[in-house]
Amino acid sequence: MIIHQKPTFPKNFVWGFATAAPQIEGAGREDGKSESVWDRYARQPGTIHNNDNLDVACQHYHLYKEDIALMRSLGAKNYRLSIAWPRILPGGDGAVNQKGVDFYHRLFDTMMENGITPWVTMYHWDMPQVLEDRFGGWRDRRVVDAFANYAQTIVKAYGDRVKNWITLNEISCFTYYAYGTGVKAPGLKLPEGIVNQTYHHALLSHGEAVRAVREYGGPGARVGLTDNALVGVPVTETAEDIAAAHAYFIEANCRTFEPIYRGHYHPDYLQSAGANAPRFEADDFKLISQPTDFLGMNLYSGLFVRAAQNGAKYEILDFPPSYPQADNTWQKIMPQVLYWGPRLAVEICGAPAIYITENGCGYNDAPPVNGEVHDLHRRDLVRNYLGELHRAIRDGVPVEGYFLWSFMDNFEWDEGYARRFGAVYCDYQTFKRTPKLSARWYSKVMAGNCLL
Ligand code: GBH
Repeated sequence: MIIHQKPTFPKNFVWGFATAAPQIEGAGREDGKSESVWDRYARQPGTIHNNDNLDVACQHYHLYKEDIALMRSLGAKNYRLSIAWPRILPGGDGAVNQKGVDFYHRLFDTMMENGITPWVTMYHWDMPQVLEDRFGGWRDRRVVDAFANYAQTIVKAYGDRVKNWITLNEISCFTYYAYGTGVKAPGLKLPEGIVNQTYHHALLSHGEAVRAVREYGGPGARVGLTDNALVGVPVTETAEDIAAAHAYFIEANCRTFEPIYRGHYHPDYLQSAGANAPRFEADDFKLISQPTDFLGMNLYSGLFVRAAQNGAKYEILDFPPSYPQADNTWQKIMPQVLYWGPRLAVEICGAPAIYITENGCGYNDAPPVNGEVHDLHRRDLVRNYLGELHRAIRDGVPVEGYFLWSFMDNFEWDEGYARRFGAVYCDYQTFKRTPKLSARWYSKVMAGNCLL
């Protein structure tokens, strides 16, 4: 007998959409919000594709009710969003901006009314510019106190309704890419020692955020980091290539995972950094390595690795020009990162549970025709990735949820508004939202808790 076996996800699997405040909210200067480093960076001509900026974005600050209603109509029960630090504390620290605080009260109330659980990222790259000006942002250890104060403020304000907290989104994107290669705000190209120091301050801030949730989060509060781990996919799933993938994962992610999960910097990292190694204090790692409840992973792409012939622990293979990719240059299509990413994080770090806090793809989707956007490319990509995630769960990896990036098209950082990651199409002239075919498809997947 031939049957249709639909890959089913575990009971209580968390399905949702993800966004971030600076990418969707707009209202860049309204109700007391101060400038973020991204607001400033986007003002420098030539930094952002098409010289786009974040001032208006998707107008979500004003259209949040419609957005949450649309999310509900698609059947999402969970929504990962971020809070804008410059809205809550326009001076970086000091006086709280009540109007900013109230916006998220309204947003969380609306979500509750619609049966949608919030998953809140405390920091998704929008440092108040004033802190960058005052002491160099992530370069100076004073940022840790400022961040601790911010984290405590929002946990105290929203802890009655927000039970799932994500401390920082992708440390490397606001340290290494922001102060090292300069492709993210504030767009600086500084020496390695300074970059390593920004990284250390981010780790400390993660620790302060964990502490804030433990102290003020109330009953049932949970907390974890979201990281964009570098994942090597074994070219062939044999013992040798899998060992190579293990070795690559440990080495490539040691700057984040050694301090957080083992409470020290890896000796190899400190040795290779030499005089550029971060300066730290004896107690720092107690703060950094406090146990968390889950690890959030943003997984889009990776690298292919195999056992090396020359005695090295692994060999990385170059992508040939014909290798399939999405429309954004960096996104090679590699569904297997949703198998190997969670698996390696659990095996190597001992992460107690994994949430895929972002996965999706950027394409130059055409505008709706007769109210429809046939993004079969996105449907296919997400379906293939989810198949690998299902395989990870079947093999025993504790993956508890998946958030599709993104709910709607939005400000894709240096790639501006051209690159669309949304399940919902956003018209930037009229701000009309149109669910794409992939949104309709994903809606059925969430409802059925299985791949369709
Ligand atoms: C995530 O970052 C972000 O969290 C989210 O805000 C964003 O919109 C989404 O994914 C889609 O991009 O410039 O060639 O050196 C994605 C992870 C890490 C991918 C840095 C691009 C830079 C590659 N990003 N990476 S390159």
